[in-house]
Amino acid sequence: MADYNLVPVPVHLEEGDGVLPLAGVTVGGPLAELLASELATLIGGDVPVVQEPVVSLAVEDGGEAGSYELAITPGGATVTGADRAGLRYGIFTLAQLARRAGEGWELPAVAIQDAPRFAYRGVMLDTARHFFDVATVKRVIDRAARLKLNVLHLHLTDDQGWRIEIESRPELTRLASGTGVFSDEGGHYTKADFAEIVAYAAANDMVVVPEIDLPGHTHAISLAYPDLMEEPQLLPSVMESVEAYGGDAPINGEPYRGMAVGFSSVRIDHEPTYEFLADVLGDLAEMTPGPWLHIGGDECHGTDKADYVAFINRVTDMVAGLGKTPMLWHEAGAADSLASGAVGQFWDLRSHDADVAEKTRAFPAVGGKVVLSPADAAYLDMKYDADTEIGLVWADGPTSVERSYDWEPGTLVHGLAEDDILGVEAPLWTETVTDLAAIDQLMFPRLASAAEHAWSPAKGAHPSRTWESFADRLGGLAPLWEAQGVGFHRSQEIAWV
Ligand code: TNX
Repeated sequence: MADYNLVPVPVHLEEGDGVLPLAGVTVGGPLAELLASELATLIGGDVPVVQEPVVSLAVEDGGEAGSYELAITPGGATVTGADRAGLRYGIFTLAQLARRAGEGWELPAVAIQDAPRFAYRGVMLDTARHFFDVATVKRVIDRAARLKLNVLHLHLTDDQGWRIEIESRPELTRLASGTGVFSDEGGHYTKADFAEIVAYAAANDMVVVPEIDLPGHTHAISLAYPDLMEEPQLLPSVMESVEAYGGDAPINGEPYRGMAVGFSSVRIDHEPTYEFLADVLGDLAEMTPGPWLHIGGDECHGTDKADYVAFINRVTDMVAGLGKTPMLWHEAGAADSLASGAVGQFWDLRSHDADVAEKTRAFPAVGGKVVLSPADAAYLDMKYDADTEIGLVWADGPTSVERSYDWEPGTLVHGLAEDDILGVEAPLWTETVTDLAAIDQLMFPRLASAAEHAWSPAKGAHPSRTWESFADRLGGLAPLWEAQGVGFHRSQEIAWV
């Protein structure tokens, strides 16, 4: 398959004879405008949408969700999706197949049948450490959609700022959104902004998962509701990170601009906390058409274990009562009465302690599933190597492109069956990330690894699921990414075309 720059690699591809030149190509059918613009971006000029096109698009109900078939011959091409998302995926596959031929462009003759391995294929953007405006979030959606991802997880609150307007608690954005890490001036999404993001995602067949991180990572709340917050727990690990990264130690009621984690907690044995959360999560549930509300649960180093368990039990029930599926970082598997169906997000290292696996398995044990984000492979905020200007290294040192590819969802966590895995997500934490150029540098190409793990058959079950093949296919995507304006990192591990 070396000749085809397909990422994620399709389930089944059969080579045909000949090529379809793209000079004068026309397109037609549902999403024809999308295909026209994808091709025009690459080959230049206009790609007309017509009644009897060279490339015809169709949706034929009945197949597996997100699946599609694509057939290219020297005489023309067809892309047929089992649903609109499937057709969209087929269009992106077709755009990746386009290759230079002399002065022009062509498509190789192939027949492809393709379908996703996992239902949840996500990317996360942390908007709390640094704030990104709606336009930037839309560019992230464009890029993720082209890799056949279908979930945008927005980390909306953290110690450094509260980024989402909550109508019933306007003080949150009025008092707690004006700062971020270091000199970031913060910002927030109004209800209308959030609706715009949700709608843009939906138009790209993506679902938004909003996260309100609880009960830790909540220092910002102290600027608006000091009575709801415990005093910061200045544990040695917190002070070490204050030393390492700079910034002052946290003080309740004052903005926190540093990068330490794990010092804050809402008051757990305190009814006003739950009145507050009923308001916040109630409003958020109404603003969110997707099935999941993420309520964090990570790094509560200062929270007493019994309190933590009681909190998670109660707040997962609260989310379920709002008609949403609670989603939490895997530590929350320590709870003894998780709401049934809760989804856990694994973020430990590929090699981890048995108790991490046990907490992760607590989610399938209550009828839920797991999303996999191994920090030393899937975290997009790690440096590529010691020379990368931005990024962190805590997840077992830098994460090269090769390492981002070097794991397999099916064997990551002991005791998880294929059916226990909802999917894969690559998170971008933004302590060191200030703009779209920085997002592009860290996301690309490593988001492509996560996309292949989320979409393509398991390693060992497909001949092209090797690092060599992946690196080769990735290198061939450079002209497409350049044409699309993706400012990817030209890692020396890849022979970019
Ligand atoms: C850990 S992993 C965090 C975040 C940080 C990130 C930086 C996890 C669930 N929490 O608060 O931003 O590391 O890489």
